[in-house]
Amino acid sequence: MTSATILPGATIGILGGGQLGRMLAHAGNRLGYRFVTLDPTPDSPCGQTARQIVAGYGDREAARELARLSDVITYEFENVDAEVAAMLEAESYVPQGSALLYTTQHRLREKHALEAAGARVAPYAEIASLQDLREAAERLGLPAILKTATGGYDGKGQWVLRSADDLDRAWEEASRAGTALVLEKFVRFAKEISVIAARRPSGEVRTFAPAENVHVNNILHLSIVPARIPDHVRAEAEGLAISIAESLNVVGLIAVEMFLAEDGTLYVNELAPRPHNSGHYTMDACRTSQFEQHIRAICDLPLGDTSLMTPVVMVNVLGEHMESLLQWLPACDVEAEKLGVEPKVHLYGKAESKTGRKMGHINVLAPHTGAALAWISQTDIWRYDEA
Ligand code: AIR
Repeated sequence: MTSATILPGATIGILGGGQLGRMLAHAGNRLGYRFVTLDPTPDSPCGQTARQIVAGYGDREAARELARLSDVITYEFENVDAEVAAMLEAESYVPQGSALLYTTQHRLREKHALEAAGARVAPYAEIASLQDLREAAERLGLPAILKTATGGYDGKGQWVLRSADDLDRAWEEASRAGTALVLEKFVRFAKEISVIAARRPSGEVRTFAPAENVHVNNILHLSIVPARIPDHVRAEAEGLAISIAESLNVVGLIAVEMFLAEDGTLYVNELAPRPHNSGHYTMDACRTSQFEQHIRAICDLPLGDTSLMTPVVMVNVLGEHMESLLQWLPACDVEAEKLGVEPKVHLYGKAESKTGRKMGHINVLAPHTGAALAWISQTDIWRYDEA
């Protein structure tokens, strides 16, 4: 099936049952869709709000069962078993297709696709030996970052090389990962931003306002919207996301992470063909959330209005923030009232809280982003990040 309109009443199958699946199901339920998810953890975040098949992502029989129960299939993380995705594409309806997964699962393939779409990426080199690494470090200059081409996320699978002395050890560790490696020149960036675009089979594309992202220990901490960037950069970033969505024939969402270099150049860092953490702000601050937009796109319904209704700062709640968050939640927050901000809490229902694990987020709605940032820095919830 190449494209179809999927109407409410239909069942949407999701590969993966984490928070992104959960929030997709919440948005889709409101439109009258039913959901079934496949995830190995019983009572997963999405399984708490949808029917769940408890099985591993590589379990072909379970994937067939998901297909049997669903009218359309989507995924909520990109490390879906490529063979399972291809099987589902052949035997059921996966409007996003498996080609986009194939591209975004591998940094080198992704960079080639980005260059073909006319985007700038940081200078890079493919590394297959210590000799390659030495030559590339010489050519690109240090500092540089050695990354595994597959499987890395939240800073995992990355080695920062500051001097020639770092090369041998980084090679020794990285080559054990058993995947292709890529060396990327370190871009001195002023800001990290991201743009989420949605495209439906008919070709309609819409973008959300760029988010300015702040990471702590390689994990997203804040998304500030509107991003504090000049208007022409905002327009260029949204234009880039549209070109990428069109060039890659995206159906559904594509998140485009970019670096804004000190000289004003935009470099695309990474793509994610799914809802993205930096788009959670849309849930409370935009007319249409990224989750509703994804459902609309894969069901081939007209895309929703993406207008930003209020300034907002999204702040992540990790395992180490849960205790203080649960102390704060039942209390009256006088400071929030004084600052005129409204913290909207979203929790994912994860049974196990671990340091660095994403447990929820808060969208701090505010008259201006400075007030939201002031509220975040004065509460006790994120105290440890600044320590
Ligand atoms: N996810 C997928 N790629 C990036 C992110 N953040 C979400 C998906 C996935 C969940 O994180 O929703 O299912 C896994 O979270 P955890 O804490 O179980 O590792």
